Amino acid sequence: QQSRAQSVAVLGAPFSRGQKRRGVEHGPKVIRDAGLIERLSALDYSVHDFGDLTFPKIESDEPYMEVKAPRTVGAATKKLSGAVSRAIGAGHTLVMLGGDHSLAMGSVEGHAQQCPDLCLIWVDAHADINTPMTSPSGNLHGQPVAFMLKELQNKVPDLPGFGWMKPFLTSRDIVYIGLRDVDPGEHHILKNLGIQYFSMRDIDRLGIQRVMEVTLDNLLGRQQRPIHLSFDIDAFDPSLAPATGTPVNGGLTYREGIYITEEIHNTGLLSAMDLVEVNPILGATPEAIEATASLAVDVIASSLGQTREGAHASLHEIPAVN
Ligand code: EXY
Ligand code: MN
Ligand code: MN
Ligand code: MN
Repeated sequence: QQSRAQSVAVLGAPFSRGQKRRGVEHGPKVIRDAGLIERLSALDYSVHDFGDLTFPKIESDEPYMEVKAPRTVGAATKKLSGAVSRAIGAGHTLVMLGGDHSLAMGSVEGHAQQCPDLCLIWVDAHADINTPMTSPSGNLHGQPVAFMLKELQNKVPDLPGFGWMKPFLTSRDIVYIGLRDVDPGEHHILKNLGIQYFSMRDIDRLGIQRVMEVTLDNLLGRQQRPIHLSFDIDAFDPSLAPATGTPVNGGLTYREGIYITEEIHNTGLLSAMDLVEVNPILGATPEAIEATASLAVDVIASSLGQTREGAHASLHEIPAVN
């Protein structure tokens, strides 16, 4: 199947203030160093590397209740939102390299400015749907989905720095895949709003093929619409993706992860994606860092059409003997 756009924009977001561990701001660099641009160019895209955003430094950013660095995260996500909206408006398929997962507030919002009917596939060990009141940590990377959902509008306080953002998604527009570390408040929200999710247990029971069939049927069965894929590298098992801030045992296998992205590519509807939470400082060895970064490249390339079965787009006949 053909992809929606023949050009891909890559945008780095070296940002770590949605959580406590420094180092995740180096994610864009290690993912590029693992060969991202070359791999996407080999897929016959015209690749536009927009480089890395720089984020405003905010001098005084006291916690709001328990929430850490609200003004810093609010300003960064606002800037990212504008950049994502412009890139998608210019006709590119957008790849955002994080950075921590609080960035998704900016990337999904910016995407929704251009594509208000988008749907969201969130691949993660975590649900990232705490509100500032349910968050056990105060870290905004555990909260981005709560800020997007209209149904939670009255449950999310007005944080300093977030005046620019209004909720824009409904609970029927999102499906989670890979969950295995969900806080009590988050579980309550998922159940209460009837949000569709496939935990690792569900993947064990149903198999990844059935999980993707139901996911895509639920999101696209009534209407074809643009997909935003928000892929947290910690969805994978820590044996595959060790260099990340909040690893949880029992994650996706390589084959499950790649099957998810192949199926998303095959819809022809992928319009933007995030690849977040690669933290090279947390890799115990250079090999651990390279493995995590190269897995990130595989996920992105597969989302954009790299196949395991091979392809022959630029080959029209079997070369003749001459
Ligand atoms: N649920 C925990 C919290 O809210 O603090 C842990 C969140 C980790 C979030 C990572 C990015 O996916
Ligand atoms: Mn294709
Ligand atoms: Mn996440
Ligand atoms: Mn996570």
